Amino acid sequence: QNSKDLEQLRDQLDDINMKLLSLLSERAVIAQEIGIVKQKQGIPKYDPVREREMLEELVQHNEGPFEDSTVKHLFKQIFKASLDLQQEDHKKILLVSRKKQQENTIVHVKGVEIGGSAQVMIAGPCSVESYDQLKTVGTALKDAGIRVMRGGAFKPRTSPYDFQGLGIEGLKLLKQVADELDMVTVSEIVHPGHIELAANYIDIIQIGARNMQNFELLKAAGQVGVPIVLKRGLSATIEELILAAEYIVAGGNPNVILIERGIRTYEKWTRNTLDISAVPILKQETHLPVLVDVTHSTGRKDILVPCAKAALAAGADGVMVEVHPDPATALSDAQQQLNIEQFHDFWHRVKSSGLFKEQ
Ligand code: PRE
Repeated sequence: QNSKDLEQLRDQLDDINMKLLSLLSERAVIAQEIGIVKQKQGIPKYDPVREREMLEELVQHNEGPFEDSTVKHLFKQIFKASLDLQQEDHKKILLVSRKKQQENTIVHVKGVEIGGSAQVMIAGPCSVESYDQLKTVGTALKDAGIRVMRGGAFKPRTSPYDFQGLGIEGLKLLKQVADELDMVTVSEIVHPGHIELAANYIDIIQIGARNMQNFELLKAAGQVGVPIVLKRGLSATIEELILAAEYIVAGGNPNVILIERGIRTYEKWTRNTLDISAVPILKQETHLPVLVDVTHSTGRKDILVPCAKAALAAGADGVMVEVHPDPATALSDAQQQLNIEQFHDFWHRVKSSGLFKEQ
């Protein structure tokens, strides 16, 4: 007998659930209409005064058994859900997000794949200084089986008195050496007006940490098809990096590669703090390739191998590291660049760890 009562009561509740659902849906449709009207009139969607009035009215009519606070809580949830519905159009799914595209974006440059099944090593000097310097590094890299070479031509330096880079001349040197050795080159561009021009000389354009939120530069990068390596800003959150990448993709260039390069914290024993957790988060949240710059994140040569291994183990699609034929005489970042012998040792130890998946 008792169990029959329970069933009957549950049937009653099922019935009420259906009625509530239909009323909630009816209410939601009206809230959506209100949202459209507000949008047209330029009125904010959230209206706390209106919400308070409705809550007061409801509490006045509340005859129990729910407490007033419970009634308020339940209706606040309904208002919140209605507000979310009104704002859904604006919270549109980002183009760079995994929700938008399940499969990984693979960037193809001159036969090299970034973001595919193999990982990539990108190495080279901080700054392009001369033909000989580039050719020496390029030859060493090529002999080591590495095809992607970095080298800065436009150098955003903290001090205006520091070496500012060779500019276009530097890009020309990169092209010359890349052509001679069949290498793929990466170099930073700092001016929106140089984006198109740069594509004549280099294969991958870098947007550096200091320019991560230079929106005009991001928009200009969206206008070309050249792969863009976008570095995380010094104090940028992961979300800010993702939104910066969205600028480029939304502009029409899908070939974006993200780089974690360390963020500013109170820690002084490294130049920046390598945020290794950014790697799996970026891989989860976006479909873009993710690299780790071990040189700039640590600023010290003695921990490059474990940091590179950590990056690879965390799912990074590659590592970037600085190499210079004679770091002591380098015109920038003399302290943190590896010489060629040190680079060979680094590369050997990273490869023999078994963590580096080769093409
Ligand atoms: C509604 C939704 C959000 C606002 O904060 C206030 C109320 C609601 O669901 O009742 C509807 C609405 O937008 C409004 O009445 O202005």
